[in-house]
Order: sequence, then C-alpha cells, then structure tokens
Amino acid sequence: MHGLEDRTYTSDAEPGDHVTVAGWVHEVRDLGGIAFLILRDTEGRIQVKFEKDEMDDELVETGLGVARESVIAVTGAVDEEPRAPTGVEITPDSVDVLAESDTELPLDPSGKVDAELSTRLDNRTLDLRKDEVKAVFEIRGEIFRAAREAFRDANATEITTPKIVATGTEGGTELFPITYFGEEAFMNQSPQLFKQLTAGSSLERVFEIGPIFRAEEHNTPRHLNEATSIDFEGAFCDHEDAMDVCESVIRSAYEAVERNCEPQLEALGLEAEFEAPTESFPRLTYEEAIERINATGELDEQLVWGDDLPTEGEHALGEDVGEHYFITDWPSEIKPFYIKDYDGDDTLSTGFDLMHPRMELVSGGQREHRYEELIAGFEQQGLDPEEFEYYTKMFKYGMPPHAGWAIGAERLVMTMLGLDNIREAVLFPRDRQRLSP
Ligand code: ATP
Ligand code: AMO
Repeated sequence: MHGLEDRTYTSDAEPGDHVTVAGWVHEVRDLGGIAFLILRDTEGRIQVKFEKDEMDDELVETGLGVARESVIAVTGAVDEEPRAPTGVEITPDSVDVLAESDTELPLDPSGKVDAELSTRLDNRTLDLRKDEVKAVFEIRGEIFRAAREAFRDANATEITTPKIVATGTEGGTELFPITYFGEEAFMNQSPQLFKQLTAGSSLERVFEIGPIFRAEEHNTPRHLNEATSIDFEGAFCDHEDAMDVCESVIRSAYEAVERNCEPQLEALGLEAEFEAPTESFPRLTYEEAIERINATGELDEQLVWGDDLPTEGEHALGEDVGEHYFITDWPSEIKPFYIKDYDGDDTLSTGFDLMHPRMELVSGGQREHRYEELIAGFEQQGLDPEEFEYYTKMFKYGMPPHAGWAIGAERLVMTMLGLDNIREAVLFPRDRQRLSP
C-alpha cells in the first residue's frame, strides 16, 4: 500500500514528471491492443495508458479489471499526449487498488444517466462525485468564507449560541420538542434572543453561521426543517445600518464567487450569465410593494394594508423589480414582537425583508430595546414574558438600541445558482420525508 503523502494531484502532473496519482476509476476504455483508464481526483482527471503487449500482464489485469468508482493509486511517467482528454497521460509502473467498488452502482457519477433527486440524496457520496454537484458545495463554502470576511470588515465577532433551548421565538413555524433530562426543551428556531443578549454586551457586533430547526409541516422547494442561518446583530445600529451590512455580505458573497469560482461556475454552465450585483439594492416600502403587486394584476384579490405578501405576490413583484430588493416599513402586526416600531407610530415597524426575485432571503429589523415596550410586545403576541425572563431581564441593565437580520444560507446558494430545489444546496437535507442519511 502507498503512503500517499507524496501523491500528485492530476492537475499538477506535468510531462517529464514521475508521479503517484490517486483517485477514482472514472472510466475504462478497452480498444483491444491498447486500453485507457481515466482516473479522477478532486482536481480533475488524467488518462492512464495500458499497452497490453508491452506491459506486465498482472499490471494490465489489475488496471483493466477494476470496477468503475474503485479507488486506485497509479505510479508512472507522465508524457504529453494530444489525444488524451487533458493533453497528458501516465504510463503506469504500478497500480494499487485501495478500495474496490461494486460493479452495480445506485447512481452513475459520470452523469451519463440522470437520477431523481431522492436517489441522489440517498447516495450523496456518489452524487458529489459529479462536477456540477461538487461545484455547488465548493461555492457554498466560498460564500461562507466571503461572509466571514465581510463580517470582519464590519467589525463583527463570530459567536455560537445554544441549539437546545427552553423557548421558541419565531411565531410562524413550529418547534421540534426534545427531552432534556426529563424536562421539555426545543431545538432552536433562530439565535434571535441570544444574539441580542450578546450584542447588548461589550461585544456590540456579532455574527453566527449555524443551524436553525423549524418544524415546517409543508413540503416546498424552498423550506427545510434544518437550515443554516447567517445571523448578524449590531448594537448602536438602526435598521438602515443593518440593511447596509446585509447588502455588503450578500454583495461580497457574489463577488467572491465571481472572482474565485470560475471552474465551478463553468461546471454548472453559469459562466456566461453569472453576474455580481453592481447597483445598490432598491428599498421599497411595504406600501409601495403592495401597490406594485396590485398594479401587476397577477392576484385575484387586491392586497390591502396589513396583508402578508402571498407567494404569488412576491413572484409578481420579483419579476417587476428584476433584482434583489428590500421591503421596509411593514405593518407592525405582521412582524415579530422583538422588532421595534417607528418612534411615534406603533402601527409601522422597522422590520425589513431582503427579497430575491424568486423568494425571501432575509428578515431583520431594529429591535425593541425598551423594557416596558418589550414586555408589552410579548403580551400582544400571546407569549408569556415570564418564560423569557432570562432574556427580558437583561433589558433592565442597559440594553443599547440594536438591529440585525438573518440570511437563509441555502436560499442564498439556491437563488445565486438558480437551483430548482433548496435540497440541492444541502449535503444531507432534513425534510418531512427525510431523516437519513
Ligand atoms: P418565512 O421564512 O418567514 O417563513 P417564507 O418565505 O417561508 O418566510 P412565504 O414564502 O411568504 O414564507 O410563505 C408563507 C407561508 O406560506 C409559509 O411559511 C408556509 O407556511 C406557507 N406556504 C408556502 N408555500 C407553501 C406550499 N407550497 N404549500 C403549503 N404551504 C406553503
Ligand atoms: P426568518 O424566520 O424570516 O427570521 O428567517 C430568516 C431567513 O431564514 C431562512 N429560512 C429558511 N430557509 C429554509 N428553510 C426554512 N424552513 C427557513 N426558515 C427560514 C429564510 C428567511 O428569510 N430571527 C429572524 C431574523 C432576524 O430578525 O434577525 C428570523 O429568524 O431565508
């Protein structure tokens, strides 16, 4: 067996080198006297040539007898060969089989045979061997890297908050209950209260990239039961400042992907059309939004002040605006209790959403930081403030004005790459039907 510390990636194998490459058997083509094995690793592919009459029989047998998707290490000389797919080929001195694959595959990683999404998700390891699938997750990683950099520029500290909690915060979706040493507990729907408690400390500006759990009953192409939330919270920020940070994070993510992910965009067939947003995102008020939706004539019934925006309305507006846009100045009654109203108008909320033409990406707002008003907000929402005492009491000890937001990371990946289903943006998605792998 090879210790593979001196392994060369396929993309680094140059004519004249003597190398060991390791990876998966992508394809074997036997032309009679000569045969080719295409070896695939994370960097690309390389052709391995077997000239049957000139090479050791055992070597030829090993190289050509191995099933597709087996893992092998090949040592040999690299030569220029214009007819090879990458312009070079290896003539092997040795072939070691490190892990043999079954000949029957549940999924064809060469992509020649299409597979249903459920088959792909059941066999994610094989699915990820396809260039265009791998590209999604490399881009997802780049988005997180860029977001962390943008947060650093915004002077925010990365934090992590508990995922096992005593209370929920997001009214719209159900909680997953769990048993915590005999007590009822829940999986966290949002780091909302914890990020506020931290922003109100000496840290001031914080961010978190972590899981959120929502017992969404329905099965849609844009809802998950476990999603990844990119959260920001900043003390001494108002909702306008928070929108600025949000815009810079989204813009940085697009720019980093455009700059650093050319091969991945190519694998997805997006290299020609991919464009980072250049203009700043328009900010529409809720009132303007419903007027524009009504003007499209796409809805059977006209929207009036106080209505939540129905999905068809969001789509009509998305088509009309044609780019990312914020919706601001929502009716207070349809925003959560922790969002602050405008001073002097308790019907108008500082909450905002960032929309992609296809769907909502972000919710946020300035927070209610005044103790009495916060307690009143809980009561209006039908929540018992006593249960949230761990949170509310800190508002008695100097809680600065603060604001923040959360981006649904999978929705960002999905809309950026034009994926049809949010499950394509998660390695191992959790939905109504899927608890494993
Ligand atoms: P949030 O993150 O605040 O839940 P959202 O994007 O999930 O935002 P909308 O798209 O405005 O919310 O949808 C509103 C609600 O409509 C959803 O939370 C869900 O309860 C319901 N809904 C949306 N699509 C479907 C669907 N295809 N089938 C059943 N219910 C749906
Ligand atoms: P909200 O509930 O709107 O706000 O969630 C923020 C963003 O998270 C994403 N998201 C989801 N993505 C996939 N599947 C889901 N089930 C799902 N639910 C939410 C969306 C959404 O815009 N505490 C507030 C944020 C804040 O005010 O800071 C909150 O959680 O992209």
